[in-house]
Amino acid sequence: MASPLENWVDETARLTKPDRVVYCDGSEAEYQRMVGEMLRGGDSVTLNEKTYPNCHLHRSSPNDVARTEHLTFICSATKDAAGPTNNWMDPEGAKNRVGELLDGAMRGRTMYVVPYILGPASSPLSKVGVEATDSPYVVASMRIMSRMGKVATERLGSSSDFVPGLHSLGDLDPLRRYIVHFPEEKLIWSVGSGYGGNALLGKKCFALRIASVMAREQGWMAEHMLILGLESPGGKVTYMGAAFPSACGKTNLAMMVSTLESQGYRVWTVGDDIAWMKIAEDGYLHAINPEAGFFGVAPGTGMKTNPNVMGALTKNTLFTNTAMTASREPWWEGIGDPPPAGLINWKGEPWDSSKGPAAHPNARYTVPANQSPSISPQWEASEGVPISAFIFGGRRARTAPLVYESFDWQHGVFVGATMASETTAAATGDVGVTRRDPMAMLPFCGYNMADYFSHWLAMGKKIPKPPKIFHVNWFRRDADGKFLWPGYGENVRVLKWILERVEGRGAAQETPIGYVPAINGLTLDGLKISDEALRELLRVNPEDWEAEMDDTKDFFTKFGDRLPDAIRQEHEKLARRFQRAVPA
Ligand code: OXD
Ligand code: MN
Repeated sequence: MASPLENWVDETARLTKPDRVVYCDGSEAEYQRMVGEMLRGGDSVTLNEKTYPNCHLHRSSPNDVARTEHLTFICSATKDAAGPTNNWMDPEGAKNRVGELLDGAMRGRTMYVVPYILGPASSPLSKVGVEATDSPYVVASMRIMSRMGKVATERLGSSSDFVPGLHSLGDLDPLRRYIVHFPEEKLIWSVGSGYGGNALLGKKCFALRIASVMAREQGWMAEHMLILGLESPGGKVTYMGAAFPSACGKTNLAMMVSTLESQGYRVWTVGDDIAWMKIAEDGYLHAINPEAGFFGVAPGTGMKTNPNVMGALTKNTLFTNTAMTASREPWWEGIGDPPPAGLINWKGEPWDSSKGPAAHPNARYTVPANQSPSISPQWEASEGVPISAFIFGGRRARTAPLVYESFDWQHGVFVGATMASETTAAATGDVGVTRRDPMAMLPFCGYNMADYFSHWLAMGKKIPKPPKIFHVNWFRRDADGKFLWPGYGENVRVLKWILERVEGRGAAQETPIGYVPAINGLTLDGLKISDEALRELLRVNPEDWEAEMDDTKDFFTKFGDRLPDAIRQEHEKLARRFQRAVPA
C-alpha cells in the first residue's frame, strides 16, 4: 500500500506534471548533482576552489531578491482567523487561483521530493516536513538548512505526520507569485519565486507560520528568535532567546565574539533565527533550533561585525546575490576591504560605483551551523536548552533605551507586542520606515495576532520558571545622527547585565517603562563612552513615549475586541506611570 507521503507526491505530480520525480536522500553526492544542475542552468558559478572550497554563488532573478510579504497569504477558513495583519484568501479561492498556476508548472522539469526534519534528528520537539520543488538551488539550500533526506524519511516511516509544501519556480513573474499557507490543513504552496523565505519552505512558511498555529493548538511556542548561551566565569551557561526583526543583527548577536572574554564571558550559538520552545519537567521553557544552517544577510558582515561567521563561510557555503572578485571570491559592502578592481556585481555584470551596491543589500550566505566556532556543544541537545531570558529589540533611532527589563511576564508581553523597528532590505518595500512588528512576528504569525498575544499571556501562566523579559536597542542615535552605542562584541556588556538581573543582581533604576541599568550598572571598563552618551542611551523621554503610546494605541485598534484585556490594561498602566513620574 502506498504511504501517505507517496500519495501526496502522486497527487502533487498529477497537478504539476513534471517529467520525472526524484526522492532526495540528502547525500553529499546528491548535493554535488544539484550544484551541477545549478551550474548548467547558468545562474550559478563555482567560487575559488583554493580559498572557498565547495562554495558557489547563485544569482537569483533581479525581480526575486527578498521575501514578498504582499504576495504571502494565510488561507484560514475565516478572515478573522488570519487577523488584520495578514493577507487573507479563502482556502478554496486560493486553491483555485494558485492551483491554476501550479497546473503543469513542472512540465519539462524534475520534481525533487525533499523530506526534512526541523530540529535535531533525535529530539521529540522536532517535526518532519516534505518539500516538493523544481529548483535544484532550493534542494541544495534545504540540505544546508535542515536535516534532509534519508534521516527524515526514516523518522517519518509510514506516518502521515508531516507538513507538505509544494514549491515551483513557475515563470518567476511577480504577477504570478504567491506564497500561500493553509493553517487548518497544515499545507504550504509557493509559486513564482526561487528566493529564500519564499522558496525554502521549511524556514518561514513551516517553522514559523504553520508552526505558530501548531504551537498554539498544542501549547508550545514557535518564535522568530535566536538562541544563545552566555557563559559566565566558572563555566555556567545561561540561555537566552532574542526576537529582532529581519536583518537587525540576530545572527551577529548569536555568534558574537565577546569583548569580555578575558573576564570569563563568552557567547555560544544555538540558533540565529527561529526557536521552538516547550515547557520541560524542570519547569523551564526549553528551546531547540529547528534549523541546521544560517541563512544570513551578507552586506555589513565582516571581521569586525561577525568574525565567527566570516571564518565559517570559507567552505561548503552557498552565496546568493553577492558580488564576486576577479579571483572568484565573494565580496559585499561592509566585508572590510574596499571594492577590488574587476568586481562583478550581483547581477553578473562588471561593476563600477555608478551602478549602486555591488552586492544586493539582501544578499545572503547559506552555511552549515556546525561550521561556526561559536556553535554550542548543546545545539543539538534533544531536550533543548532552558531559557532564562527573552530579549525583544528593534532598530530605533530614538525612544527605546539601550536596555530595559519588564516588570513581570504580562508587562513583558506588552513590551513584545508594542515592538517597532525601522524596515530593512530583507523584505520587498520601503527601507527605513518605522513599523510595528510585535515579537518580530508580524510577517510570520500564521493566525490572528490578537490571539497570538493571548497565547503568550496563557503560556506565562503555565511556565513554572518563566524567562524574564527584556528589550534592547543597539541603534539609538545622538542629535547628529551618530550611533551612541558601539554594538557587536560590546553588546555582551548588556547581556551581562541581563544575566545579573536574571540572577537577582545587577544595579537598576525604575522608570515608567521598566528597569534600566543604574548609571553604574553596566560593566563599561575598557570602553570609551562619555557619561553624556550613557545617560542619553538610558534616557526615557516622556515626550517620545507619549507619541509612542499614541502609535501603539492606533496599532492595537486594528484588533478590535479580540485584543486581550491584559494588553489594554498594560497600556493604561504605562500611561499612569508616566503621569505619576511627570505630574502635570
Ligand atoms: C530571514 C528573514 O531571512 O527574517 O531570516 O527575512
Ligand atoms: Mn528571520
